[in-house]
Amino acid sequence: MDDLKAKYLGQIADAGDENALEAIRVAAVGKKGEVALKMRELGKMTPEERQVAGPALNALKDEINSALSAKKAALADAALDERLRTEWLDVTLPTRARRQGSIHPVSQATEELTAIFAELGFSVAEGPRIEDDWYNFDALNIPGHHPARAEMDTFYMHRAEGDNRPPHVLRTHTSPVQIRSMEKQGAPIRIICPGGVYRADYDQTHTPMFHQVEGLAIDKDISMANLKWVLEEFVKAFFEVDDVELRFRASHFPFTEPSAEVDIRCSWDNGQLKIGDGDDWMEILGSGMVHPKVIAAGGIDPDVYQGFAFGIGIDRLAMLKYGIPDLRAFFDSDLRWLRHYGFAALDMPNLHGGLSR
Ligand code: 2NL
Repeated sequence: MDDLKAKYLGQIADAGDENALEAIRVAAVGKKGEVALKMRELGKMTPEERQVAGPALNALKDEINSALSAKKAALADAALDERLRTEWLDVTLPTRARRQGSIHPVSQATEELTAIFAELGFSVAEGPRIEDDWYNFDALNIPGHHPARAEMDTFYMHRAEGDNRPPHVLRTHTSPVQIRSMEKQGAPIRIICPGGVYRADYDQTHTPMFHQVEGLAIDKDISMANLKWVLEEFVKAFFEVDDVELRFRASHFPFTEPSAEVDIRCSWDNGQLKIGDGDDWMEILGSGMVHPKVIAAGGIDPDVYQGFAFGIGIDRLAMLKYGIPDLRAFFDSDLRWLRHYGFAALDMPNLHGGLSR
């Protein structure tokens, strides 16, 4: 037994890794190991011999087992020390210049138009993208049977089984933000509401999510003349031109009366868009005087207050201003596209420093 003990404790002390230790464990104290074989011999012994040999064998087994686990812990410690010695990092090194990201043209256009309307006295209002149909439709004078509901290609959300209330919708325009703002703030009010909106439509010129900015100005004496001036100031500042001619075309929206679509004078010389002069017109927005029913839906007295509203597509504004040909690339998250069309971060647009340089 002393020989066995000397042999195995020696082997354990010399073991270089966990695999070697496991082999020793199997040979020494495994089911068919040497200690087990010796234990089988206990049956052939006299009771007196067995009384001495039995406890001695058990003690040997315990001793080998604890030597094994001590060695195992020592090996693990040594392995950790080795990793700590070799795997190190100089945290004082300068960081890598990554510059992967840049400001998306939609964000840039939004910042630019926000700066322009801020100067004109408009503050920014935001609201939820998941709306109920009252804010998205009814409050805007679009009743349940109105064709505009079908035309808007609305995304409807599912209600729980058995819940028969009308479904929530993904907002199809930012107008609900303006209703909520009228409710909260009352009149007078001058706000713009930029943000993402959703319609189930996908082709060359439509994506199921796009960006819109709507404007709303309500006071006791606001007229179409104020609308025209505000839009002229906006278009001149946004496209960075000294003068621009706007053309108001009679149109129809459920939420404005009268309604007008607005075109800007432009030219397309060999594919190059020039805004401000030329013989062409390009439609850029819809607008009108807010319908009295919509003012009332916002909790404001339409016999005392009136105002204008307008809606512009931000994505298209960005395409026109920065010369981006394909709308769908806006939402591909392709870094090469973004590096080409993106804007430097920390370069906040303002009217005095220049909008987009
Ligand atoms: C378009 C048309 C428009 C509005 C949006 C609006 C909002 C309220 C009340 C009245 Cl709360 N009107 N928004 C008004 C006229 C046109 O957008 O074709 N945009 C691209």
